Amino acid sequence: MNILVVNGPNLRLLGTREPAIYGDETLADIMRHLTAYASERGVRIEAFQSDIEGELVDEIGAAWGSYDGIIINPAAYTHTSVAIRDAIKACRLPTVEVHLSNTHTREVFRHTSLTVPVCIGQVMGFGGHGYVLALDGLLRHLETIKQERIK
Ligand code: CA2
Repeated sequence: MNILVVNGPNLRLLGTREPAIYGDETLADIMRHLTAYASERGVRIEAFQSDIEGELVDEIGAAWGSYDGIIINPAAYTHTSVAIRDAIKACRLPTVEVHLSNTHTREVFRHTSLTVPVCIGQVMGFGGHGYVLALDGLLRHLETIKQERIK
């Protein structure tokens, strides 16, 4: 099982600023914990981060055939990017959206996600642990699909 984890703009700054909102773990810390959790379950994680919308679109677009599912934190593009939404929909891989913070407790412009309607689910407000929760949900979804195909 191969899972692609896509992180959007400025998430590389995690652990250096705004710890009250985003916690004090770096993105590398979060990906290390996720990778360790995944490998105990026989799952391989490939992590990709970019600040550039087109690079995120290209990475999602190339995922079909190499990955079984996607975990994505589109960061600020969550609230603006039709291109990332279209890429998730077009790639046809089950995708879970993650946010470190609970965006509904923050500014109104963060309350809307353009990307979540094309995802199977969303996890928010649990900091870096949200990626582990997203992986659990995604693996359960993939197992359910597999069982339904066997029936
Ligand atoms: O809560 C989340 O995970 C967000 O996706 C984070 C985005 C924000 O635009 C979304 O509304 C919610 C921001 C990521 C930038 O992260 C920073 C980390 C440290 C310092 C500055 C930015």
